[in-house]
Amino acid sequence: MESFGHVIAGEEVPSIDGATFPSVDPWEQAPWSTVALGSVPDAERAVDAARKAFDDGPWARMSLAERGQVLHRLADLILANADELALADTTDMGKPISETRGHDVQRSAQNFRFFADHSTVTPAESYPMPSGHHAYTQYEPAGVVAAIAPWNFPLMMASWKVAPALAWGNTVVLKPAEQSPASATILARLALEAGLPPGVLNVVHGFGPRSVGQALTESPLVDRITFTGESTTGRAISRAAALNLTPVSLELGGKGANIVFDDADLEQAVSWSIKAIYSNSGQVCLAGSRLYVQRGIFDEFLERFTRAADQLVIGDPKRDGTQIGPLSSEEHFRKVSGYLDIAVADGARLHTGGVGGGWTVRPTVVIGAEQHARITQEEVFGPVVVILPFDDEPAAIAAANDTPYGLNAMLFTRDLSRAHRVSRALRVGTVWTNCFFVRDLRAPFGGAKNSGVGREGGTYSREFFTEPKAIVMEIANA
Ligand code: TXE
Repeated sequence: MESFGHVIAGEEVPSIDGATFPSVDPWEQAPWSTVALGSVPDAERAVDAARKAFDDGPWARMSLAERGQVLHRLADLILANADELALADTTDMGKPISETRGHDVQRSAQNFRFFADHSTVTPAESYPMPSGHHAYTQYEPAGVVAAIAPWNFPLMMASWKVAPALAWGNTVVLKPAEQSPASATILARLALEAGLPPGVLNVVHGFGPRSVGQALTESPLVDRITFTGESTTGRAISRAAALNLTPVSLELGGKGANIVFDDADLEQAVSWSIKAIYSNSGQVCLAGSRLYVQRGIFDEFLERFTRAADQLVIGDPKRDGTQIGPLSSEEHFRKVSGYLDIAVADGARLHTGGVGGGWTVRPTVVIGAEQHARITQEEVFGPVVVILPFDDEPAAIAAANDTPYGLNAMLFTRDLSRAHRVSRALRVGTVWTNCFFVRDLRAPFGGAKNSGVGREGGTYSREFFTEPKAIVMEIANA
């Protein structure tokens, strides 16, 4: 069995009390690695290391370009170790290897390259004042960042938090999700190899409540908290952060609406809609899990969509052709399969799909659900889509907005004016028209309503991971 320790102050270490926990491969339904099980003292030790590295070490004082060189070396190492990283995430949480290797690892490397480069070319404001003074903004590193990551994109979400934090000169304590710890330790090993000074990136493993996660969010030595996960957890973290007035960036749950108008290119709409709900077995905050289809094309869309869903290959996620792996854990499998029972009990029908073997759920289509049913309103986080008809544009907008979440939406239409109109009317952080998941890393990323607080990406990440300082000078008599 492989083993993964914490990485604190430049060394891979066991827990202070020696505790460990097994990480379970959800396809084999058996442990595959032993992971250091941290508790509060381990979190404190990691925060102390990050604090010391920030206050006394070279990282915060290096130029943007010098830091950028280290982050580019780390990106090179991520790609050089793509197989190991991809296999770690696939084994930990069951995502098909084609997705972890072909997408997640690549994007993780790109995240480091992007923030390394972006930090060096982003302009800062300068204000020549009519009074003869001059004001400019100096973006200074915020300090110690606690990054709490989810299990659905383990390496990719970790890098989305760690890369901008490091590029802007902070030090980091990363707590990966307990379901997917391995790639975080590997990342920290590679960061040391890339020349990141000891203590700049620390990893501490363990659970959230009354454990490592909570200790990080309550620490007075932490200057920023960035979290991705469930909305309820986001609330707990916000409360903890309020103790020390620590700024938080929260990317929370979603129930993405996907609106297909009757003038859409049907083939394109079906193909993107399939990706939007079944990639990573629907364990995606952005998943298009509510599909609203205009009544005139409903039957044809449903038929084409169902045919495509039924063709997806379910199986061992470590095999190249697999498109649907198991859900991430037994607990999560129970949650998702429980929602299928809830849907049926509330009067809806499973048009296709249902529970598969082991901890798999087959690509599932739910029809006949009510707009206010739990299956339509709550985040299932599995390969389960609710497909509902709508009559006209106002009805589609009203239905799409009728949820506590506001992360993202998609729409398919050939009418440009309508695309703009509907995009503006949707209360979400991102709208995709005739596509899905396409990202420009400079654009804001985050959610409205219960889907989050704040935005990350490009200058939004700079805003969060720095303390912008106003420097005002008298120049009239220069
Ligand atoms: O999430 P949690 P879980 C949704 C999805 C899923 C549900 C539960 O619907 O079924 O959340 O998943 C840490 N203080 N999403 O239980 O609890 C925890 O250790 C500090 C949406 O995995 O939010 C882990 O590292 N930290 C989603 C991380 O928070 C705490 C991604 C996420 O765990 C903590 C994942 C606490 N009090 C799940 N409690 C998305 N938005 O993409 C937990 N943690």
